[in-house]
Amino acid sequence: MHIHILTVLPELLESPFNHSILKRAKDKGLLEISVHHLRRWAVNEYGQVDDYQFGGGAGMVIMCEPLVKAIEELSADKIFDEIIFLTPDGERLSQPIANQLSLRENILMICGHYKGIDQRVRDHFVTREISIGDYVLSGGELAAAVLVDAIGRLLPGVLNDETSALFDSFQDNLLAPPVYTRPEVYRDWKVPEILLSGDHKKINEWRYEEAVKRTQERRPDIIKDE
Ligand code: 6GU
Repeated sequence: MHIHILTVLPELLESPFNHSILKRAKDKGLLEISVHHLRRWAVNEYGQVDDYQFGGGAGMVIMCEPLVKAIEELSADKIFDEIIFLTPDGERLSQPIANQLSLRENILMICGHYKGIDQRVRDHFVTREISIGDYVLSGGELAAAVLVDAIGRLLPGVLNDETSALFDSFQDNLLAPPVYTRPEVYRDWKVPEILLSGDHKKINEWRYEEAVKRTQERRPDIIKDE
């Protein structure tokens, strides 16, 4: 998979993809990430990419021209399966959306800033608009980093059996059960006996029950009635 990201703040995206699981995905050649500075397509020598909004009001809007030039240039040698605009008024990101996007080959993500981007780019180029939750960030960059992480870890070959995404919270509409590691007793806090029993059938039952209990307590909204 190749993900391109268009942004006015490429520095914000320097580190997030260079560690841990996403780094491994890149090193294995399963994921390529290209961050492009929108200023490369600025409308003048001052590097202008935004302007005041028609109708008045505070806040700048990213102009059509730099975005369209960037999209067309980046599209020259491939077809983007999705052109995603990260925006708080988009569809709220969920595990099913991440699963779906992980099956794509080429994705372009556009990070908004200031008041957003000219609506005409959304109307004519953007195929999907995504928000990462009901709160406002100062720009789309951190949201893009979240989306890339959620997608990248699902690519076949990125996770091994032990870290398999099949057991993630949300993947089966259940939150993950509690986990413990050594020592068996810390201060006077003991690890649940069952986990030390070596009885894997019992352990799996316990984990499932704990997952259900935790989900009922914390997120009854995600439990599916089947
Ligand atoms: Cl995608 N962008 C911004 N600016 N704020 C957000 C968001 C995106 N998702 C949630 N809040």
